[in-house]
Amino acid sequence: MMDIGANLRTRLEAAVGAPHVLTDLAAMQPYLLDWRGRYQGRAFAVVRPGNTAEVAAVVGACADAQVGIVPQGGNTGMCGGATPDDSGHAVVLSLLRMNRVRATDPANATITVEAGVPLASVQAAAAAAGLNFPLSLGSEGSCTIGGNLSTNAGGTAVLRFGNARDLVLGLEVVLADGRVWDGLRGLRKDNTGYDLKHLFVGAEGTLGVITAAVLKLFPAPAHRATALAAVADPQRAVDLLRGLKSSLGDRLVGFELISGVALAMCRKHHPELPDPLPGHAWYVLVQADDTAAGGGLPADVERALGKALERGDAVDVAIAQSGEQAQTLWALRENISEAQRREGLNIKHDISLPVSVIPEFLVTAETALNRAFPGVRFVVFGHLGDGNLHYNLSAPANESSEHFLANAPAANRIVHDMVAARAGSISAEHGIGQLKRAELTHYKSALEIELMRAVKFALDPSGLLNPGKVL
Ligand code: FAD
Ligand code: 2HG
Ligand code: ZN
Repeated sequence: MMDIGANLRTRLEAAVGAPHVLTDLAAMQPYLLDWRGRYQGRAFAVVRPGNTAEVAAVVGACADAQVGIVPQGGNTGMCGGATPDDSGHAVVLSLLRMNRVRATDPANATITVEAGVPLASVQAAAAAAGLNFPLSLGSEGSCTIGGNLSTNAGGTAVLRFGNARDLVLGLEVVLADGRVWDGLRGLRKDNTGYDLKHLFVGAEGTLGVITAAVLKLFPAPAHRATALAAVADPQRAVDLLRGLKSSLGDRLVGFELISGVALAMCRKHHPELPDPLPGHAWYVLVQADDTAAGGGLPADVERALGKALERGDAVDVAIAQSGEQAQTLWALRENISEAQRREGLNIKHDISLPVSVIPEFLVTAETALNRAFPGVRFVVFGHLGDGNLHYNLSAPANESSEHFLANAPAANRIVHDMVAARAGSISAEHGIGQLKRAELTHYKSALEIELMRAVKFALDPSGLLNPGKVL
């Protein structure tokens, strides 16, 4: 084992240069702990290649040594997918140095970027070309496009633009044996057999290492309207969604549900943020964009929200009067995860359901969980416009979060059984990672698991790519 280790280290250093092979524990630590603080892993080394050939050399070296590889982007994932196990045998392959925008093609409305480009930088590069890359997440300053594609990330604009899968036209991928698949095509039509890129999207690094992608761009918004609405209950939020869809059409981009509890927790940990509509149990954050030059959007949004107030779908409304106010409203939404993290370890349920079912689900689930875990705090928020809720639970005020976490299996069973009974999904946008591996086999049919295993075996027969994740 010593010889294999020494030999692997020599090959890794030859591949990427010694300064980019980290083996010192303190230097590796940021790569070994997940964002939520749920998983602490160990690794043989953290390797930071700077280009595709270096990634291929690293993967080839690991394949020869039969050593597992854990691809990692910004390490903001919610399911422990980017954290190695605690054996200390795996190599963490960080894509962060692969951060170049390779090309923008405004006429084709595409951009070609390397996997380690932060999402915010992809957005900025698109904007610099006068276009829009619409994927938008609270973590966009630190997550990478490679991680977004590997988790098929969703975020706040799925209602209008779809998730990461819908935004990709081509990929470059290093396969388990170190060969490079060049699928960097910028085509909107290409029916030449199986669409291989979609295998790697959402695969969480278990089928290949994404090194670059061709992404779709869209016209930049000329006008934007952002508003916070207080609603009496989730059914009214669903009614508001219907009303806004019919009056704004596809100008409606974001429709985020926020419970009063989630908003209060956000403001507790971010006291600098205002409380624009105090004292309500539920809120909706609305964003509408218009790419056309005419200035009718603000008036249309005001009219639509006015009608909602008349119907009782909304009980109070605050419309942002400036870009700065819009940002503040979004900060109330985007900082909930961080606030809940500061509050302590918590149990997350990243679920999706038909939008129509959500109000009934919320009532039924709350009753059952209150019975099982008296005093549990419901930190509910999420992307109601596309049916995705973050149905998160924090410890009762008088219980330590570490102690509360022991309830996770029982809480998961209650919530996920209810989701399954309503034809929903136990992972809407965060993936499976190591957090939901057992849940996946519990809820997927044997046939689906068999097909997934067949794909895994075809692409990674030795099981070296992100071992212990997803399957
Ligand atoms: P990582 O965490 O580094 O990795 C995630 C998974 O992808 C791992 O399995 C890893 O092995 C794999 N991987 C990473 N890069 C590659 C690659 N190049 N090739 C192959 N596999 C790879 N998610 C949403 O979907 N919607 C949200 O609204 C959202 N909001 C968030 C808000 C906050 C504050 C935070 C902390 C997270 C949020 N997330 C959200 C979760 C997370 O940001 C996303 O899952 C994101 O896509 C992960 O990107 P990353 O670069 O950090 O990936
Ligand atoms: C969001 O929508 C993210 O803010 C994170 O997906 C959700 O913290 C969470 O559970
Ligand atoms: Zn989300």
